[in-house]
Amino acid sequence: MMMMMMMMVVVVVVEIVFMMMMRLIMIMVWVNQTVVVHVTNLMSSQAVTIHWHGLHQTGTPWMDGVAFVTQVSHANILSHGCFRVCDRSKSYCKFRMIGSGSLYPFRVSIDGHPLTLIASDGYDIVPTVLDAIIINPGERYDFLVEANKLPGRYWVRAQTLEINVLYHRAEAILEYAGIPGPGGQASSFPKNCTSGNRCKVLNCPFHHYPTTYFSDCIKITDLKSKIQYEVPGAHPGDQVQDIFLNFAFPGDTWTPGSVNGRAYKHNKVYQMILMNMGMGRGWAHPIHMHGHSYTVVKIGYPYYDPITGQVGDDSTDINCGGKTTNYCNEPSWSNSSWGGNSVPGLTLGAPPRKDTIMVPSGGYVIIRIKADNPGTWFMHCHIELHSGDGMALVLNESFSRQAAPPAEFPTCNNFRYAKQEYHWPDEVTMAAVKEKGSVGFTADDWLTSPVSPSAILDLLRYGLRPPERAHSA
Ligand SMILES: [Cu+2]
Repeated sequence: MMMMMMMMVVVVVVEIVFMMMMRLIMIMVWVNQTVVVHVTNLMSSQAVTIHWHGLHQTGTPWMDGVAFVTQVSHANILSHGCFRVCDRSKSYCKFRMIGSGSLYPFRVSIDGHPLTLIASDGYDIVPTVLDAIIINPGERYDFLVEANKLPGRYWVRAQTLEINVLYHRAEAILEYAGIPGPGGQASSFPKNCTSGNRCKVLNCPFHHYPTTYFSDCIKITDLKSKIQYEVPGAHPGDQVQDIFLNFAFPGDTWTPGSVNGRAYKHNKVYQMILMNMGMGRGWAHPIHMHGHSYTVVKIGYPYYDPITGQVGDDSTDINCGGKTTNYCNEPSWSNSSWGGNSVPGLTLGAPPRKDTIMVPSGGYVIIRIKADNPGTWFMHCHIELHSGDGMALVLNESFSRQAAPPAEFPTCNNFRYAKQEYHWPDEVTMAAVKEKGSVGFTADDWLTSPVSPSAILDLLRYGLRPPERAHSA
């Protein structure tokens, strides 16, 4: 598969070879370079597709890389690569932090060094000085660190947010150049947050910390876009359609959903209320949308105990028709005069644009898009476990205007592999598969190996099937 980015000057060809389950690849490029990426998949039984965060594939929705949504593929991995754009300035270090994890949010800080946030999800924001940034899977934050402290080694800390857990940190060391004994240990301490010296933390999955933390939560909607732009539908009288989407687990035996059966009409402005409410509410979900970056105009929170910070009832802004006693899949604004531009508390003056936003447990986030990018766009919780469990939907946007893929683009049943390409051992069994990791099967193996029906289902899930079936298809 090939993927091209715009911009001219130099062309860098990057070869990516996917080995088993390799997830994160760093590609170093300079500003204004063109990047051409060739992906070669050497995995024997896993197919692969590539989705690039932040590229909206306008006019080329088939290149969005979502298996079975925008691309027919024998693929089960939704992966994303990442870019670090280097700046040659010497007065500060610029970091692009990428939430490449699949489950936990991390609170990231560098001892002794405040972080000056300058961009999120690829969009510049007015620089904001912070002590820590909480990053969720799928999010990206760019920040500057001024190297103006005593030359030495300082801990970079990435800590998950649970309490009463002994060790939940990933650590790295920020080392000043030229200090003696390079590569040694750091002995720095994190900032001591006190009433007179409080800590500023961006993107808490709750409204505030317990009082004893002496920490202030900076919301995404507290940030300002560096570039003035027109928020979709912000003019008085503009038509803005509200759409409530509850990203919550809808039960074990009964799985009602709030996300189905909606069409997205061309050039219309949609205000989506991403919720995490009702009986299915869980932890904070980072919701990622393909095909668009959205404007984040409001974050609503549930009730918290003001001292302990313990979460209580869901936000009362939204009427679940019985509150927490149901799954809240037919929600409406509690106040019938709300809706569109008349929802109180909207930040319509240059709020940040993002493509991944954390929806707090018991609360909601309001985002806006203009439906100006026809395509079928995957929208999902970026916690892979949740996405795989079905916390996902496809936006069918401007269906009649969606560009058709090129004639040679792979379709169902295109997948072929020649028997001679693979040299499978003769006696392949599921036991051997488990022991050796992933190996393939020939048609004979399928007939003669003691493979249980569930194992066959697994293999089908992972994109393998007997060659003769593939050829006869
Ligand atoms: Cu989730």
